[in-house]
Amino acid sequence: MTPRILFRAGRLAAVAFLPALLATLSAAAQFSLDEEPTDWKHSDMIVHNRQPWNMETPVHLLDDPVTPIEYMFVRNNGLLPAGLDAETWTLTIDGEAVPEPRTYTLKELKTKFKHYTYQLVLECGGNGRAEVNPPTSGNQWGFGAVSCGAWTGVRLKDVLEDVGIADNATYIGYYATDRHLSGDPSKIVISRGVPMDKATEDETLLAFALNGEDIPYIEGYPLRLVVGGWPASVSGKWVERIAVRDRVHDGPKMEAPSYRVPKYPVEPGAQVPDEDMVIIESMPVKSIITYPKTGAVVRPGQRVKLRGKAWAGDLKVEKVEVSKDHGKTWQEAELDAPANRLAWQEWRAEIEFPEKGYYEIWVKATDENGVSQPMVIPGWNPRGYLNNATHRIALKAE
Ligand SMILES: Nc1nc2c(c(=O)[nH]1)N[C@H]1C(S)=C(S)[C@@H](COP(=O)(O)O)O[C@H]1N2
Ligand SMILES: [Mo]
Repeated sequence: MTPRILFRAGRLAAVAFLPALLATLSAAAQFSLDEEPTDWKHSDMIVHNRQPWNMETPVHLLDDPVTPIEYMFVRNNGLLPAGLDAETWTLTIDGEAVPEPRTYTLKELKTKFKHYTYQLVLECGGNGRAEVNPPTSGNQWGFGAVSCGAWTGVRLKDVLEDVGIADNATYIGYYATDRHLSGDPSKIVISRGVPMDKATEDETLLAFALNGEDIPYIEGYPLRLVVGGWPASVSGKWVERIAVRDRVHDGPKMEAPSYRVPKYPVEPGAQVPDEDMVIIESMPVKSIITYPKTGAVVRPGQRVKLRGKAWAGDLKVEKVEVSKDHGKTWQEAELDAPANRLAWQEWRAEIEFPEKGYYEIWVKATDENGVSQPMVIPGWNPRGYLNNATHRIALKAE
């Protein structure tokens, strides 16, 4: 059995009675089950931080059509909430544009509104930051701060309709129960949101399940706002309140420079005034090679099957191309339709390496507007967001 590292919420008691599993856990004890209760993640996850938890997925583990929970990256800005109880959980809808605030129990949400399941790409705005030069502060993510899980929940728009929203509604903002790193209970870790158009899309969910099970503790149990295609920071975990605002939401981490980029191109390393930083909306077109794993050895003349994923924020990916000669020539890959809007798309190709030697494979996707990925890092920005430069792997034919 593959060693796994962390406990899944609610299964603690059951796990304690399985000696074999416990033995596996202690073998993989390089990550302790210490300061916080957490969920199972695969031991091959790259741990950037423990307090707060930040874990990245090695790209070759993003090979499944729907990302398994054990391979989902984790990005926390604060400490996990203390004590989460689905039985007593409530969600309050309030804000300037809500004439009569309402509170629903989780049970009411589940019984009153229709359920939908969508596969949604959640990509951290800082995915790719590790390549940015000069370096910028924040988690040094490679390519693996992205997932595409199957989220089940109720549509936020159905709930807002039930509550009754005023005409001045502009933006929604989430509030959650995670704890600030400072330990100060009055401090909010993060409270972000999206404009009403995005908030009321069919795919914007108040989700209670992920890949057919209760959402794991670390991914937002028992209720999470899930908004595909935008920086994943808008998908609030452990959500207990949604404010419908009459202005652009101004919660912690909405302000510059968080999740913002300059509104004009700047030279690498530039200082940009806060007022010139704009909120990131749809994520840019991107693709990854999930098979083979970088470092693979093939035989000269062998036809090598390649595959991976491509996504483009709110848009569809129209074309994926691969190159084995550092971008001199490109070969078009076969590209699947997304399972639903805002899901990533699978692609596959076959490439031959007639001569023995060292090769790189590059992948490049183009969105439905004809916009494609740069070979090198795109516009530098102070926080190192939105790096969608091509993913490359190395192969040897020998
Ligand atoms: N309540 C809360 N929600 C949150 C965060 C957080 O720190 N607290 N982090 C956000 C960020 S920055 C990202 S990238 C995603 C990560 O989701 P995941 O850990 O399920 O992959 O959650 C978002 N939702
Ligand atoms: Mo993020």
